[in-house]
Amino acid sequence: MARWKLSAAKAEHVDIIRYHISQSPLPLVGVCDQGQVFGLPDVVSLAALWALPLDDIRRRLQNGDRTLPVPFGDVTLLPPIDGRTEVWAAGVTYWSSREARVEESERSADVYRQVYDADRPELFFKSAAWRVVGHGQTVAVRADSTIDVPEPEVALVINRFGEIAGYTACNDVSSRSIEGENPLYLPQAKIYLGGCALGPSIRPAWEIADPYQLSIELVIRRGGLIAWRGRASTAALRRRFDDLVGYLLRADLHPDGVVLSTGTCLVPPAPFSLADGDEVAVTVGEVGVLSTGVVRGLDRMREAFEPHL
Ligand code: DO4
Ligand code: MG
Repeated sequence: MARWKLSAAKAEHVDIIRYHISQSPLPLVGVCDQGQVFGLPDVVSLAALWALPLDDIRRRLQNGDRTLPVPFGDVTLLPPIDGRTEVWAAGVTYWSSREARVEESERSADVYRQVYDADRPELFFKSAAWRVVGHGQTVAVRADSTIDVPEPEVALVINRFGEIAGYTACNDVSSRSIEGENPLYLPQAKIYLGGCALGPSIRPAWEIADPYQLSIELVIRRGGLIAWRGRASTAALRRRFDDLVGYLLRADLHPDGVVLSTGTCLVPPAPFSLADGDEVAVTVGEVGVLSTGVVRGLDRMREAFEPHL
């Protein structure tokens, strides 16, 4: 395997990726630099990378051994999460999310007003690594839901020591009709096969000049036309990322790091709902574009998901 010879290449700007090459389904960790992918032979998984202190992660990415490069077009991207790393999410962190929730859940509107103002944020478990979908794959909406939306969010990649190591894009796909019926249905509105997408890659934290100035864009295409589009920025976030991380780790341990999605600032207004066949693109400035298809119902999702298991 000539492509696995070590290279002394060293890049200034890198995107951390999880991928496989056409000759083998084995997941690999590497960096993408100017259209070339360099494998990191000493990094067996992303989970192993997030078990390290930030200085070590940086050293490995910038000065560690690398394989000879392969063109980006020759690799298949995988969701940038593996092993024991979980996805958690914060909610009602933007005024627009608060307003959307107040509107959809008349009887429980106060819950959302209160959590927006409270010191303690809303944090919820979103996904185990194995069920996260990545760029070019397919998210799903539930067949027992009537209003479903993508939630474009900036996700923090946090190491075991609580340091923010990188940023990626998240689609926190959600059922507005189920959550709106009763906030206690939140896990059913949020946690199911196809409900979470991450990617396409992870941008190291030290390369992001100001994480509170990242643009976020959501584009939903249907039949080749734009069905809904919105744009916002992390400048409107009501909380600080470190504060969200602090609450997440107050009483918990994530030995292989954790991904924390930081809430949506864009909610397509009702009665808009995602439909089977839609295409969703979540763009986070300086991080990348996470594009996925959409299917409706478990049977369609199983068809889309099982080949990746
Ligand atoms: O309170 C429900 C979830 C909120 C959420 O996911 C968001 O604001 O992004
Ligand atoms: Mg959300």
